[in-house]
Amino acid sequence: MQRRDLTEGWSFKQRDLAKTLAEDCTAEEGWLPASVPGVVQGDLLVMGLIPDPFQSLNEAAVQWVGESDWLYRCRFSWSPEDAAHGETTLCCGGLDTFATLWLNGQQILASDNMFVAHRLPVQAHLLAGENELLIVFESPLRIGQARESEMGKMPVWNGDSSRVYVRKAQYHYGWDWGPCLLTVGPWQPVWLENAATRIVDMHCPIEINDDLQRAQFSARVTVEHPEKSPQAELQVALYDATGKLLAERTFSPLEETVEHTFDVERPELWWPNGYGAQARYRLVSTLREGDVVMEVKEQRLGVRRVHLRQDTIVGEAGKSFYFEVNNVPVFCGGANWIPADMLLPRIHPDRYRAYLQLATDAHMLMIRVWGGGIYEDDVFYDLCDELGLLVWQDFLFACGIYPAHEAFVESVRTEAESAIRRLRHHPCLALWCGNNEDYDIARSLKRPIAGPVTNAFPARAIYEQLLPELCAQLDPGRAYWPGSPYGGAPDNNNDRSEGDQHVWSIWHQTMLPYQDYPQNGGRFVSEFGMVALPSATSLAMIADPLERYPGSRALDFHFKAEGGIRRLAVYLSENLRVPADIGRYRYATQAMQAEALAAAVRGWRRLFQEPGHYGCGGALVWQLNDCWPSISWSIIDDAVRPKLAYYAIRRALAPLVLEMAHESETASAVWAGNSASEEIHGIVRVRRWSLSGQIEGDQELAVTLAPHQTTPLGSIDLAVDATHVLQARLLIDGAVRATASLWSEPLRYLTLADPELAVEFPSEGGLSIRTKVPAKSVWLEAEANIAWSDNGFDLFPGEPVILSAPGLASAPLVVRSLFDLQ
Ligand code: BMA
Repeated sequence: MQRRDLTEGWSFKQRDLAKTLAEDCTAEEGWLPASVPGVVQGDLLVMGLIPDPFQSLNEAAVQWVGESDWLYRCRFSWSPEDAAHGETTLCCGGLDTFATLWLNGQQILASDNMFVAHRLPVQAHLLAGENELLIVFESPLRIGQARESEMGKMPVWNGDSSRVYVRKAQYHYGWDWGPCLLTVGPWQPVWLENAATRIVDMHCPIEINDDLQRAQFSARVTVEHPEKSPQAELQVALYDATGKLLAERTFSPLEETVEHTFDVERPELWWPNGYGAQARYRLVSTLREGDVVMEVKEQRLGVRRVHLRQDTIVGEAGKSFYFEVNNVPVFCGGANWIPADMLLPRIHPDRYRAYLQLATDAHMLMIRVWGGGIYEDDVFYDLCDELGLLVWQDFLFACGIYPAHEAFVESVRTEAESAIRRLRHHPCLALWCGNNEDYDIARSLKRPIAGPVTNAFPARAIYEQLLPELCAQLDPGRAYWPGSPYGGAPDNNNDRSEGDQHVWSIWHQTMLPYQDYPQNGGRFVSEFGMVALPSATSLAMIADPLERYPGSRALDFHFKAEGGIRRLAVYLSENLRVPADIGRYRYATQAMQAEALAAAVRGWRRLFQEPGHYGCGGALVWQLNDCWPSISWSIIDDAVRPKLAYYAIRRALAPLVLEMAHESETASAVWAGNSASEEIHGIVRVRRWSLSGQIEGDQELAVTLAPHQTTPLGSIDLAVDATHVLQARLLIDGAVRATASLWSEPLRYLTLADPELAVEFPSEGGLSIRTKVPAKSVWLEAEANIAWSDNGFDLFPGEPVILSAPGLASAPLVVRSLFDLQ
């Protein structure tokens, strides 16, 4: 197979609707150099023809681009010799979105789905010598609104309502954390392919028996082999995780489909993050014509058993919702993923790795690819396989009542089929999910979400028929879930006793205090979130110096959440003393976000106890990342700088955690989580400190922590009040393995003493920090993006915290704690 990427010879220009298409195409003026893969906004930005939409209020100034039609043209030479390797096919990996293709004046394609790739036999249209490929991209807004006026306006949350008629990444229409940037262009590669024979598809479901001692790799390879050459043969080989060849089979003469099962005794397993290695086998298919290798295709596969469990819970209504991996029940701490940039073609693999490595370092087990984005790049899933991050994959529907007319359903079928075929070999993939919050919007409009499908909510046919059928047919071994949230009472898809939940009673809806998170969770919380300002680096993009103050117009403009500034003000002033200067204000929002999200994760992991008592199986925070400089729910901003909440969640998801909660004026509850597979014996020591730094009580417990669960440790006769705080440590063989602290709330009632924080640099890339009195939410910030081993932690006298801070050396350091808000 010969592949030739068409990356040269491209130009683009704005379509002049006053001219005929022919006049416009042949007119030589107005063409600009285009990068492919790419989108119009990316090239206009690079050429300085539009202001950076990420900066200040510029988003408003670039909307004309998405409202216009655009022409792309590629001139390339071709010669019949190129067809020596077989028929010429023009391949388009993804066209955003309404695209009509002309080759040498012949229309060869009309496409309206950015998630669908195309293979076009073009041999008959090619000329020896100069060829011209023309793509007309029509404005997604104009076409979408035309469809809407023809078929009716549908309710949505976020973005222009016409988006439901357009198979384009929905977040491009603007969301409550992102700008409207209606990109247009060939966002995936365009290439020519010549192949007499080619591998069309490889699928190798793996069965593993209950005791995990035997695995069957059932390989099935489909080839296109029109010429039926007797020389052609296909070798299918399986290599273990060390690269050793385990077995191979060669098929000749070559059939359209070849199948072979490889049996592997005592297979090396693929484990999620923190539970073991992510062993991956390699399945390699090699197509040969005599001695010539025509094509090699490989997949990296993992042997693992991932089951979605929904069992009864002793003494409680409903059912649990948790994942079991290789027979081990796991609490899925994790996060929701949104696309990592508004301009998709410029997302570099390093950006994916940076975000996902941080998620892994935070002991996360699951990443949910949210339905308003894209089926992510292969790099994303390869990284999740490598890092042990399970993936909850939404199909691409979010916060809307979508149509279900025939053309739409067929377009979705093609899109979903190609996504399932592309992603199904990844061991990280744990579950397919029909949509994001479409049952919520239907329920909010009192439209039936169960029973016979009606026109009031037609897309249920997609979520409850089309997609589960496709998943059962193409990827039978994996769970499918109709929507998120979903499950439980037929009239309540966000029922807390069953299925997954989106907990937005904190921040949205009734704006409950974040201290109420623990008792407002569910069986598997797939969304919850709190807002905070990003790093100084992002803030510099958001606002020019004069606009860098709390509540400025530029900050508001990058704070897309509905009623955001009001809601943030409520949560800030309910909990902290609110400063007016941007430096401490940014700290205050991050400290508050950290307190809120930690309270949620601690409270819900607490419910993941022994079998029969898996009250909550996971907590996926909304949202892991940002796609532009934003004031949002992210815990890592668009400059890939973790907020304090990132570290708070990392502490709450650690394999070994110790936690406390207020119980009464005189007592506090204690519990510990142990996700390791061994039972642990240790000592829990709790001290009661005055805020002025005296120890005024301590208690000790001998504890045994069962594996793979949280163990309640009863109560201790020590409590917090406005002048006392509790510090707890878990000691195993005399070493401190987990710590916790408990402060009286709201924190704004506390009058803290000056901790006189002292920082020393005992070694290169190392730092120790000590305090004179109990210090809350100690924040370290440097100009450089330092990979702190911890941040936003609490500090107690006599116990300095030692941190690794690679690259810190000379950088000026800002150190803050809650005392600074006084
Ligand atoms: C949920 C998500 C997103 C949204 C978030 C914050 O609705 O599914 O659509 O951005 O809440 O409001």
